Amino acid sequence: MSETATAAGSGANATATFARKERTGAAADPARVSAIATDTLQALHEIIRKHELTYAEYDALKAWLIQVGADGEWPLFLDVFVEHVVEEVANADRRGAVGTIEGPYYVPGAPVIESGSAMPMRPDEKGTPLLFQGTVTDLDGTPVAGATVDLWHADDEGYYSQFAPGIPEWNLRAVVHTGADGRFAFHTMQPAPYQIPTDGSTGAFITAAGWHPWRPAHLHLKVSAPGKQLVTTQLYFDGGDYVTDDVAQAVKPELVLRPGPAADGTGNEVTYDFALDPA
Ligand code: MBD
Ligand code: FE
Repeated sequence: MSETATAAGSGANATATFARKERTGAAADPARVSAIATDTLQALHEIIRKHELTYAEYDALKAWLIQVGADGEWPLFLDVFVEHVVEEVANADRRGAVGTIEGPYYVPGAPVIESGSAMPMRPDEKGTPLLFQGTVTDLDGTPVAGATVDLWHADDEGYYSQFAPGIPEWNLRAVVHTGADGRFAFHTMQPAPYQIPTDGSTGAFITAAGWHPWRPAHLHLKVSAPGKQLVTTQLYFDGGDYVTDDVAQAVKPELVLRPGPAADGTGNEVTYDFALDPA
C-alpha cells in the first residue's frame, strides 16, 4: 500500500461533513437535560473514585479531549465507541430489517444509477467484483416498488471517497430505486477492512489502551420508502477479518453475508432482502 490511513485524510474530514447534517429533535426540556447530565457526571465521578484517578491522569484526559476537537475527530471517536448503543436504543422496537450504526462517512446526494448497473468506480478499481442484490418488502413480504437503496463503502484498500485523498468524489457511492418487483442490484467491488487512522487522537486512544484499530470489511446502506421507516445498516462478510472483533461493536449475526461465486463467472454475488417497518 502506497499510503496509510492518516487522520488528516480520513477521520478529520468527518467534522465538516457532520456540520452540514440537519439536526432536529434534541431534548430541550430542562428536566430531561438535568437527569441525563446528572447521571453522566455521577458515572464519571464513580470511575474517578474506583480507579483513584491521579492529577497527572486528569491532565492527560484534558489534553486528549482538547486534541480530539483540534483533530476534528469527534464524529469518528463517537461513532466508533458510542453510536452502537444509541442505535440499539433507537431501533429496539423495529421488527423488520436489522439496523446498525451509520458511522462518520455517509454523504447524502450520491448519484442515482439504474438497478443492475455498476457503482461509480475508477476504470482500474481494484478488488473482487461483487453483485449485491435483493428485494425490499414490507413486513408481510409484499415487494415495495420505488424504494430507495443508498449504498456506500470503502475501496479495496479500506478508503472512503470524500474522506481519503485522491479518490473521485462519488467513488463507490450510489443510490438505486427498486423496480415494480421491489428488486435492486448493484455491481461493485468488495471493500477491505477499515483501519481507524493511527496518527490521530482516536488512534492514540486505541494504542494507549492496547486495542486494535480495525473494523471488518463492510457495506453501508440506507433503505427507505414512502410510508416506511428508514433503516440504516451495514453488511459484513462471513469469515472475514475482525467480523467477530469489530472495534466499533457494530456487527450483528443477521448482518453477515455469505457470498458465492457469481453466475457470470466474475467475482462473487450475494442476495440480501430488506423488510421495512411501517413509519
Ligand atoms: C467506518 O468506516 C465506520 O463505518 C464507522 C462506524 C466508524 C469508523 C469508520
Ligand atoms: Fe464504514
